[in-house]
Amino acid sequence: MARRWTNDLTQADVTPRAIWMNRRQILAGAAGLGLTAVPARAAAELEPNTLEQIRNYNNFYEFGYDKTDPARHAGAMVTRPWTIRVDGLVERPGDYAPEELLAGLEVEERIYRLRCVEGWSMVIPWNGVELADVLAKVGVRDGARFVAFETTVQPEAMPGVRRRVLDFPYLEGLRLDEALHPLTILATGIYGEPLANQNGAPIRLVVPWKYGFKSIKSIVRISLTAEQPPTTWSRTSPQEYGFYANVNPHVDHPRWSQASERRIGGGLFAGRIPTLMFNGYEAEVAALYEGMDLVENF
Ligand SMILES: Nc1nc2c(c(=O)[nH]1)N[C@H]1C(S)=C(S)[C@@H](COP(=O)(O)O)O[C@H]1N2
Ligand SMILES: [Mo]
Repeated sequence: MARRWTNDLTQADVTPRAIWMNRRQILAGAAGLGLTAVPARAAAELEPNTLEQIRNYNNFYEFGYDKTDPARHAGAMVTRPWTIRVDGLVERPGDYAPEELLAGLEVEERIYRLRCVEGWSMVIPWNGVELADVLAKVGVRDGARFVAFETTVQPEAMPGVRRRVLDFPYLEGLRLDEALHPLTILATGIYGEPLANQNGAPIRLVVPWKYGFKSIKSIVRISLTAEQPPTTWSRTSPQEYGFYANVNPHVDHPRWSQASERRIGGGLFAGRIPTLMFNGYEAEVAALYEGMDLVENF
């Protein structure tokens, strides 16, 4: 059994090593720029956003482009009963209820940064299980190298689907080793409450070191594949959105810098804060990309 990752971002946190290391890097960088007041940044970034903020500023294009569209419309999405088709290179393919996939697994709290490719961010206290444990239940077969995910399509409830603002269903994918990484979770709640529909009820992916668009919501299909699966954003605009989409302050979006971000409800740091390599999870995930060109594989 893989070593369990322990949460580095609890409210009562006492600056564990990974954060301390990041802070030293930030301090070193800031000193060069002659900035002050940086030590407080690490404390500010650990403060989770409120449920109010998390439920009212969303990206869920099925419901429209505007950040307030999901909260306005997602209540109409039907989330019960819910079936997740598990297929492809698995030992036990089938149509599963979320409860079946979660049975026997302990739902943990994971307080993660969420960094949208658009340049805003939040800190969200998710409740969920490691995707690796769910994949172990269904049994990954030899030859599987990727995991593909698909979101529900409910045109009656989804104005963005009716207007075809993107090519739906929304599709995402991970390399198998990314999917099996202990930071990768399937979330079912936030702050101990079931996910609001606009946050991806009843079950969504959370991959904290990647741009938010990889964290696909309201999942109805999980497929194990040999080939790299198509993903919605890289299909829509391949020059702007790659398959990997790792948070990287050194690789800019063609139309804007990714070096900093606006923390929603930023308080003391209402201005922009520096974006961290792999969104602050470098110590945990950098090894996955050893020897890879992160500019080419953006
Ligand atoms: N199905 C689906 N999943 C999605 C999206 C979407 O439009 N449709 N938006 C993504 C983007 S761009 C981000 S930043 C996050 C936002 O998650 P949140 O609204 O729960 O904070 O969801 C991601 N998952
Ligand atoms: Mo995003």
